[in-house]
Amino acid sequence: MSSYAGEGSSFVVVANRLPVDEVITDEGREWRQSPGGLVTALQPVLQAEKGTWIGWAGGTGEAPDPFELDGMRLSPVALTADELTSYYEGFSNATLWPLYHDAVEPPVFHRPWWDAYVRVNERFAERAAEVAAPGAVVWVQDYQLQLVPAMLRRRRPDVRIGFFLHIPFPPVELFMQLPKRLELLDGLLGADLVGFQRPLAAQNFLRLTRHLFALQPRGKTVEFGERVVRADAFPISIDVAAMESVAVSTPVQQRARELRENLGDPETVILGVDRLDYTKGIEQRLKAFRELLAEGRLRVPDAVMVQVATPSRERVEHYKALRSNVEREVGRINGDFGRVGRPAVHYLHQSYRRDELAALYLAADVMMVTPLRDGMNLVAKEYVASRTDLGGTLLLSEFAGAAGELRQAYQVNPHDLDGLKATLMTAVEADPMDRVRRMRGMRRYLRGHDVRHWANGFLTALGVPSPATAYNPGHIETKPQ
Ligand code: GDG
Repeated sequence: MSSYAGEGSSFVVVANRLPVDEVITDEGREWRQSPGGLVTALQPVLQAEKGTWIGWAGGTGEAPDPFELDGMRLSPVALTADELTSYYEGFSNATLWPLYHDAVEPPVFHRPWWDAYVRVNERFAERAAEVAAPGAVVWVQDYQLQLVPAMLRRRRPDVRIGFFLHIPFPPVELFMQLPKRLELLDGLLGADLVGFQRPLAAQNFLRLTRHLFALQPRGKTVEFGERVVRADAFPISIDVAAMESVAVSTPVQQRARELRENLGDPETVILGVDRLDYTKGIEQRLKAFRELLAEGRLRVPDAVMVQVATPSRERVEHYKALRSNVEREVGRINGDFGRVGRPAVHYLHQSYRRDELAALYLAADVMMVTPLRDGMNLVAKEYVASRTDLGGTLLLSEFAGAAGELRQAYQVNPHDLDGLKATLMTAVEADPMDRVRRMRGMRRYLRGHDVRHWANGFLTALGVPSPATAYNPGHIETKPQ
């Protein structure tokens, strides 16, 4: 790690979080890269272009000085304790998050949260304007920073701006509920390219430009003032090769066997891995399992469920309520169907290392991914990537972005409890040859569509030729479009 004297970067990533975690060692504070698909995909471009990643480093109060890590320049942005509550937990996670996910929980509108959202977006835009070299490419990420494209363009009309939304973009009728709908749409239209996970989201966005601003979208583009803004789908993916190499390692294979033994060598291990979030359909999944046990179609200890629910947004009200509901349901299932030493549901409200998650994937016969709405869902892709043995079965909600790509999964509507139960039984009882055929098809697709393919697709559409693989420094065209 070293600090850098800030000459401009020709490639800048702006995201709510920096891709690092702070670790306290005997020598003091140290930064380590946090594992994640986004940083894997963008690191080669950042390294080759002396690129900068702008984001919050965690914690409140003064931000650490900019520093370099693994060839990337990192530029921390400060958040106050009040901004964490109002910009992040409030407007981002209690207003936008539920609204963009079909309002599966009612969005909360609270005027002071908006002021903080504007202020923090200004701070990120300001920083991007400072660090971007003339004609740079700036890639803004996700729903926390939707105002940044327009704010940055006002300061720096010379840069090329891309925006990618990781979560769904709602239909016009839902977006119209937002008290600040005009400002948000104006913010996004500051970009040259607005990327979404699915084609339907791009269509929702283009329809909205017609509805709110009386613009006239043509195909995938829309004229806005003097400029043309493009909207398109770029389904995100994972580092498939990295997932495969963790999954084939001897310690992970051994750990997977050990996990099955610890679970009592059941015939069927059903697994869920999610952030503890109300969009993920954890309650629906538990309810389906409980009813199947009650009807005797599944039996403990032949079948067990493991649910990893990683702690998330714990101070937001919706999340507190969800945690109580999930834990009550787990208690009820174990009370009704568990035996001494053999619970029906192993519920783990903890974070795990990546290799432990991989071992869980390998130990699972049926992976249940049942979100009510999800931009993509990387867990589904990680499960498929880890099954180099062609074992295992994926049950996947049709409301996850991943359903548009993993066509051979057992697809379900998680709102339809009877359908969910029937599909779970089909997955549990599936013919081994059919399982292998499905898994092989999904693996073949995924290998050609990893996270580098995603980053390449987006940056190429933004006018950056062949950036993330076979990367050729010095070939970024820096002219604005
Ligand atoms: C948003 C969108 C979109 C989970 N628990 C642990 C852990 N994880 C990892 C998983 C996976 C990631 O977190 C979760 O990604 P998802 O895609 O499933 O969901 P969101 O967090 O909601 O992500 C989503 C995504 O952005 C990317 O665009 O797909 O739709 O909502 O990678 O493995 N990782 C570790 N320990 C855990 O306990 N190490």
